[in-house]
Amino acid sequence: MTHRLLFLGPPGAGKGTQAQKLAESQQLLHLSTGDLLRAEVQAGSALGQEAEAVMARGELVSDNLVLAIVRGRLVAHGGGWLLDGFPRNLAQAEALDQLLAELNQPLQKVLLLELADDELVERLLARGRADDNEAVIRHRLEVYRQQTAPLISYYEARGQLKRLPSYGSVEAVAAQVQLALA
Ligand code: B4P
Repeated sequence: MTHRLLFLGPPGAGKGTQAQKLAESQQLLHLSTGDLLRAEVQAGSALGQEAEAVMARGELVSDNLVLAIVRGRLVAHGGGWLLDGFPRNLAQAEALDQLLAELNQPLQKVLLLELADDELVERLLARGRADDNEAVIRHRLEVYRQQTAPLISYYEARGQLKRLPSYGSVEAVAAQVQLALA
């Protein structure tokens, strides 16, 4: 079966971790806007230079930048896909709806990974990426609550949302993900 899926959840909930596993096992295109932005920063492109300071502050990069990245990848791809870290606000969700209607590739499911703040902070501090210090993490959580969390009811109203507790080992969470797709 072709999967067209989206992972939603606060920073550190394990979206990237689970998306990578699932994309490998189901042979899906894994589109992580965070990874794609970090690759642009690494390459020192104009886009990367624009994104770098915004990401270091824990804020969201501009919708137009992110949309251009996602559009290019989805248009060039024919099979199943998994979006990780996108959309992150209502404007991005609406733009995604438009793009998917244009491509005639409707979204099938949204998997929401849920975890308590203290555990999120602990996981991110252990990861130790450039934007993983406590003050920036707390700000990212605030940005998530204000801008991304409204997407939960957006997708819930369409009957597309599956809530998954993200406690326990990576394997235990992966088993929940498999169950949600069955
Ligand atoms: P992202 O790259 O999307 O990263 P994240 O939300 O911080 O982490 P994720 O939930 O993927 O956690 P992970 O699996 O890595 O965003 C970074 C920044 O990019 C944003 O702040 C923003 O500036 C920008 N950005 C990205 N997308 C954007 C968009 N659409 N619009 C605008 N800006 C955008 O897991 C975290 C850690 O936990 C890892 O170390 C992992 O090993 C560990 N872990 C995972 N599962 C575990 C488990 N079950 N048990 C223990 N540890 C676990």
